Amino acid sequence: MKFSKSINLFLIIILSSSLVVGCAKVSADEMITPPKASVKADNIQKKIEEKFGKDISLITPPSTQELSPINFRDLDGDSKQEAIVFFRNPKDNKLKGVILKDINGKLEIYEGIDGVGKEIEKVSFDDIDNNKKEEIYISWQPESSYDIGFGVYEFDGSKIDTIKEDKVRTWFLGDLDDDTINELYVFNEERENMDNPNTRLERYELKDGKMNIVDTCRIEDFAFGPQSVMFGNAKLNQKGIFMDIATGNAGFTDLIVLKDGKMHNVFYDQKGGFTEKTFKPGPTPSYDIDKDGVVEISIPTQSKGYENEAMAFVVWITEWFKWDGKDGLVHVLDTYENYPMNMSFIMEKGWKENVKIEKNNYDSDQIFVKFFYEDESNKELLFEIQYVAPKNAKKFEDLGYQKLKIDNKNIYYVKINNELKSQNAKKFQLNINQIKERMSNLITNSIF
Ligand SMILES: [Ca+2]
Ligand SMILES: [Ca+2]
Ligand SMILES: [Ca+2]
Repeated sequence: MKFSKSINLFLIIILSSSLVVGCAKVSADEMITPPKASVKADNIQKKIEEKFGKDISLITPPSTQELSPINFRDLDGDSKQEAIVFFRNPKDNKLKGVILKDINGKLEIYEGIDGVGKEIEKVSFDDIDNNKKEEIYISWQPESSYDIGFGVYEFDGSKIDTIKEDKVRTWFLGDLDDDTINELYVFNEERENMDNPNTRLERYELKDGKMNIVDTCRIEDFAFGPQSVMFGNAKLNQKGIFMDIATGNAGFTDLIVLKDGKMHNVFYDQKGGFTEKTFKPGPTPSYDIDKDGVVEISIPTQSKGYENEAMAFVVWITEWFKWDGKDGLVHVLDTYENYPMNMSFIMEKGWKENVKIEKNNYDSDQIFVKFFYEDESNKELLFEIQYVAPKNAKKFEDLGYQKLKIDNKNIYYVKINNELKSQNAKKFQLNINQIKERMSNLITNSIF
């Protein structure tokens, strides 16, 4: 299969529009007795300005956790929260992180998070060594290369220790071994030897203040890195990491599970050094599409009637697959995604072979998609869905369209063909409730 770059880029943009990665972990203790903030928010900015100048501006770092300009966390495990603040100093245009702690009624500032890069890419707090002190995980956008600067810091109550500072492709935290404690994962490669980059996922363990690699698994070389990562069930009772990875002009999904306690990349061909089984035009997301508690992998494909079309005119559908427990895939169902409509539509067994989808271009405030039954001798419209600006609603109601649902922009209308002639076509007809059941908003999961 070959896919054009423009289509691939389109897919990457539309499918990469939101972000994942597991939920922030909150222990039962924290929920029952939240640590008291020992530091008052209104003093903090003043204190930082006294030290670094009036021109500094506090920033809210990007995160999968909900952060603010001033974040209260118990970093040193004394059951009182410190403040951690990120700010930009216009004097050197640098970003900096500081911790403020109340020491005998006096607010002290601790420095040591100075970063390697201009902008903060992502911040997380987590306690992966389970010592009741949260580490700080920060990455910084690169100034001139692919690689991001990555740092892990710990605050012991009197100073900030640097546990790790490195350049990486990307990183994330999650719980693969299902012991409720996250591990650190780093997507990495040999930057000095791009002929043989040895692209890999590394798992780290934090022990006695040291971050050590405890496990590595190979990833196809020259991958750009995951566009989305999801920790979820690969089978019932077996967790996996689903990484939807971009390459130069395409994408694939790697599924990592634990096998005898080690990471195992199930679709990766060890001999060939690539992942072909989930190869696709872009790094489309993984998701539990059939809501059975197990995550499915998405692979876009040309829909019926567009097999020989030029890329720009192809209507895509998404095929969804489960892991078969070995190194293969089991087809589950298909969906049709209409991005301007923000609509995903479930296509059951048989639809892919028998139903042709036609849509208009997206320049108007009236967008439609039509579903036809089609065989060699017969083509009949089953139903059409229109996505209509409110000002045009009356026109469609007068024409006998039925309202499906409303979003914050437009109204979805449907018109069902109740006069189908062929018996074969009738097998694919849906009523309005069945259409509603199959419709949802576009699927998004995590993205970096
Ligand atoms: Ca810790
Ligand atoms: Ca764990
Ligand atoms: Ca599922």
